[in-house]
Amino acid sequence: MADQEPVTLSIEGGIAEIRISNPPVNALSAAVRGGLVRAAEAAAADPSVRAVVVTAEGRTFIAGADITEFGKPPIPPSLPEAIAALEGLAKPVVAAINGAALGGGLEVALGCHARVAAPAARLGLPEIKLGLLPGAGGTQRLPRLVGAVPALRLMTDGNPVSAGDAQAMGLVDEVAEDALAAARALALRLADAGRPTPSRDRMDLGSREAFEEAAAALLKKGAENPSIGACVDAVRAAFDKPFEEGMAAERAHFLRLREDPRSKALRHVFLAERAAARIPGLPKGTKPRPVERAAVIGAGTMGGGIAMSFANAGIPVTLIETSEENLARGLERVAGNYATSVKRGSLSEEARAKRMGLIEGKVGLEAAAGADVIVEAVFEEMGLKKEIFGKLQEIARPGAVLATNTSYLDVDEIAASTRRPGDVLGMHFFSPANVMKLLEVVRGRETAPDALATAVELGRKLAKVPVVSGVCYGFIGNRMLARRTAMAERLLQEGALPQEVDKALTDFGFRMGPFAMADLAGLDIGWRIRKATGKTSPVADALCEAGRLGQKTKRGYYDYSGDGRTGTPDPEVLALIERVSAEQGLTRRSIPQEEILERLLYPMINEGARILEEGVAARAGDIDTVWLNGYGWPAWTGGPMFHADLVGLPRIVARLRDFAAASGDDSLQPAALLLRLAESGGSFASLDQKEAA
Ligand code: 3H9
Repeated sequence: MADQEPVTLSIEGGIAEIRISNPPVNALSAAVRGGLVRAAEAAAADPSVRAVVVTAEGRTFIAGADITEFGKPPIPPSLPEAIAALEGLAKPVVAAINGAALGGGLEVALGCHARVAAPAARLGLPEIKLGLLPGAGGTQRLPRLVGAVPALRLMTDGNPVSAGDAQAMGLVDEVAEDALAAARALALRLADAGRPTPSRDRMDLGSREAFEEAAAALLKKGAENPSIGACVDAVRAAFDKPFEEGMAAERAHFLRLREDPRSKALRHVFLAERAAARIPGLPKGTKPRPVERAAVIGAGTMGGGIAMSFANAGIPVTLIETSEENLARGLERVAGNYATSVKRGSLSEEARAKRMGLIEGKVGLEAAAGADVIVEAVFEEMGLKKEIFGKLQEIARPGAVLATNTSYLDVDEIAASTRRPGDVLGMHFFSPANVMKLLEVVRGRETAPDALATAVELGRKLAKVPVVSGVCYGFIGNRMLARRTAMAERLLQEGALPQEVDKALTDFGFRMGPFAMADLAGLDIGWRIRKATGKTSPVADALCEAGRLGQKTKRGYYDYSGDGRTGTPDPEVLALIERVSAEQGLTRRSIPQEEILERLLYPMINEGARILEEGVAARAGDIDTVWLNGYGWPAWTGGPMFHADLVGLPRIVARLRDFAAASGDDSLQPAALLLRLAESGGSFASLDQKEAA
């Protein structure tokens, strides 16, 4: 597509049709902006042209500015200039909005003199989700067109509206199945009737008072979000200042926010999530296998949640158990979850009935025979898993993908228990599986390329964010988490308190710290795994031995005897920790918050570097995507590897060396890749750029 002009102009019947074609989403690259200006000039100069229509190729109208250009030196013309070229035409310009018009894409449409949208089009200003504000006149033209309050709402919630809603609010003039034909017809009518007033010259902003009220409420709720203040300020300028001055105010905010590390992080998150869906090393032309029916083995909390994910995506699924009793319990849990959603108002009764109708419960593995993908979600026990996969090789139809939901176990060993290891891979969902976005797709040594492509595509269909991981203990996420867990335990022994460790992470932006999280999940899970693998974690073990298993026993690292969910520090826990410290021969000391944070995060980053080095993850961005979608890493810090680049790799290397020297634990020594990058002035981002090239 690169050799095709991204903007073409064709003149027919008195109409100049400007057509944008810049796959995949018609982002406003420098070539598109330049093309728009040239097309506007040509349309102005041609006396046979009476009116202009702007439209685009494919499913989207324009997805906005090209996010990948933001970090690079700007290339003229700017988007505001390109839009001004269209708006400044004396002939009427009509946008034919064939699909999503987002961000700069909607701003192009706002610069046109009228707008016609296809019924499926969605219109919005999502810049706030990237830590920005609309930067090509959106904050000035939209309030003048639809009123300041609705405009402010659109730009501060960032969610697009339907074509119908856009028409109701005066954002589009017509909605038509064939938007292009309707736009052409409207353009000719306007050529006769006269060019409508451009939105920049309208002044119907609505009530100032209502705007100030809405602004105050937004600023109160989103005090920590710099985009909200910028949007409010820019829209206020639309009331108080001439258009050009309002544009200058908007531009100043846009340029400032674009350089803010928080916006850089959010842009990284957007691109990294999409890059993660591209599987490296897949033979050209590999096609995913069709998936029309699924089966899930094991109707526990995990299996039930996975079955719900299928049903939510409209895929019929058989939920399989070993006894009628277990099956009934599992189905009841699923029904209960859906009923709660209906009660909360997040699901309609009709949708609930439809989803429940897609889940069929069966006893016995034979029920998996008709499925195109089978997800095993039984206990984490290698023997049991091997037995199931051994049976599945006979039961599953040829070509079915056989997935295990194991969180730790060796997928290659499981695959070796069948004669069809090419069909076997891991699909590691996160709990609750119907809610959590992350899906680690584990590629075994023998996994067939099309089986892998099937799991990744299926992940997207299930509205998950799939990330491919190689085989290793704990895959990408849990392997790094193990580093944090071990360090959190160590910090307690050295003198920190659970609430101090948790606070270091919640202050950083996590919703929960490791100990509050452990209490929620139940301490017995880790205890069982440690016992099976011969490991110890003295404080955690002592809590379990004392029957403190977390929220479910009303006592864990914290005391939950109040409402059962809010933990408060417990003197008994402090006594228990002090006892363990003494047993370990450690003199307790007060540990500063900054040290706690560094000791929790840097060993994880170090493990991430090893994961990259070994090729378990293909890109640093994949590791970030795992942590952002599966472990609550705060998006505006971009994920562990992005954060590492921001801190500076030499600093991380130096601190890891300090930690290793102080503890005598050589596993804390910096990984070879981390060292190499730090010494050569490289970064994880630069590695990813090389991979992409
Ligand atoms: C802005 O406009 C600022 C202005 O106000 C001011 C400027 C001065 N740029 O999501 P998908 C790529 S800020 C570059 O999987 P879908 C994406 O990386 C922008 N690339 O498809 C992926 O690439 P690949 C405001 C972009 O069908 C491919 O397109 N706009 C951009 O599920 C497919 O993407 C937004 O924030 C972009 N703007 O969803 C809208 N957008 O194939 C962002 C996408 O190589 N975009 N790509 O992995 C979206 O929300 C969705 O992409 C969209 C399509 C709904 C359009």
